[in-house]
Amino acid sequence: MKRKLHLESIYFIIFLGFTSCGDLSYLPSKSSNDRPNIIVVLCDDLGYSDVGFNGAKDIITPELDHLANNGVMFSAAYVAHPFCGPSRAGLMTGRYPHTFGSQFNLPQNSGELLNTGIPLEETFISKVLQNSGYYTGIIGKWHLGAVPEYHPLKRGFDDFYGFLGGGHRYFPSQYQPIYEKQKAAGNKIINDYLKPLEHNYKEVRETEYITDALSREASRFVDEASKKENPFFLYLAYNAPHSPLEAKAEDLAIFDFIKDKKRKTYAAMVYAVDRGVGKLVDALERNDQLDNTLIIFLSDNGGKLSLGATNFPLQKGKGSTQEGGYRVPMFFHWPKGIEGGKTFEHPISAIDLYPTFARLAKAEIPKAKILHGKDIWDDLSEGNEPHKNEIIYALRHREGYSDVGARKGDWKILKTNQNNWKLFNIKNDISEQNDLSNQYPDQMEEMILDVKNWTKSHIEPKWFDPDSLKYLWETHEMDTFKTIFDAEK
Ligand SMILES: [Ca+2]
Repeated sequence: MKRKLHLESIYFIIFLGFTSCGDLSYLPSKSSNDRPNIIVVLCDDLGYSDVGFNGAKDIITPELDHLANNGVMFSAAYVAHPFCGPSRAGLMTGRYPHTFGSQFNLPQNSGELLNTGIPLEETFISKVLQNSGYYTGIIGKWHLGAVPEYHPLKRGFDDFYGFLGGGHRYFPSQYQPIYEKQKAAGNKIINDYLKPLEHNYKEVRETEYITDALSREASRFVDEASKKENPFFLYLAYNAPHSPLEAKAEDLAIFDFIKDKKRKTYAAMVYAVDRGVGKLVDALERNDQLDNTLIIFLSDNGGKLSLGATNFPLQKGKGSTQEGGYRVPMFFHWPKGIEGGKTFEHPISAIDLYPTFARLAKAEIPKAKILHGKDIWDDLSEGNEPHKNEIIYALRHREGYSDVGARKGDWKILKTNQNNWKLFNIKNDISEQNDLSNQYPDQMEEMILDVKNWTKSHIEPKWFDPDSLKYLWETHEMDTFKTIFDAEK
């Protein structure tokens, strides 16, 4: 197996234009280093073009750019859903969340109001890696179940520092007094965004700006994990730059030239993430782990335009099945396994990470585990299209109807706001401007039929957000998804 990994590395480097094939010094030298550490850095609601490596002009992200430029950038990386919870469920399970009833966000304060989370039958990638000997950690936002059975430490993580809900305020000096006051008043339900963070079930009184705190804990994790014999997996799930828009004065000062207050604050929040990634890289370097660590950076969904994000040149943003909703900035960085400086333009999905990680970790996936993503490593190495003749889907239920985006190679079909289906050549028309449905009706019909068949694998949501949407299911307005397909023309 060790030899196989070496060959994979060589193929990859050949594909990426590495010319000095006689120099094999970059290859892993010890069997204990054979399997890479894996770090997923996930941002929350970060826009497609809100990082330097994807074209941001006003937001400065030197640390991320350095990694991206020395890694492989993905220009067509999609997530499983255009908003938080279902996207994260897709990442952790390698499946479309609609197929296990997790197509809505777990609602605010689900820990008190809803005794559930992502179904326990779903083995998370963290568990697969843990079972194969990886030391596993999650720092930051969970949002996959806030009651004990669904806690990160029950789902394949050895170490958890963060919060269980869907978001959090950023300044402890501001949110802690509000929390204390409500607690003293005997409030049974206190907003998730105000609650103390925890470290392995133990409540902690954080003092730092939350993004900095999460970065500090990520470095702490790397220091601890590096002392262990086996490789590690870290899921660093920043809540930034998700609302509320709260940034440090020193970071705001850097973006004084931005006049729009929301954009300025958002930029400062992204910059804080970038600084944190720099600290993470420092930690990897001081522990001599950087060369054999695969760092994956991405956002869980598109940027929210009303809160200062941009997804240019993509249309719309968070929540949409247009490209701006679920096509995200992403790169892989791995000095020992990837020669950098390239962009991979074929479409891939965040649900592909599960089987790809398992392969690189030589970890065994349970036989009964259903996966919708695929191991993309060979195709990445050889420059091939991983999803040739396959569709990458997005489907969001709204009030009584659903929006759909489905990409197959260069083609994309789109349905939003109960309008007619549209067809785009998304490779040539990334901004979804030129509807080709009249020129290529057969192409469109074939893809609509495919999406229709795909929805037959969906099950009823296990929870709703908002809860009022439950009514639409119970009155059979939504149960067959027929509202998507009735007005096909
Ligand atoms: Ca999000």
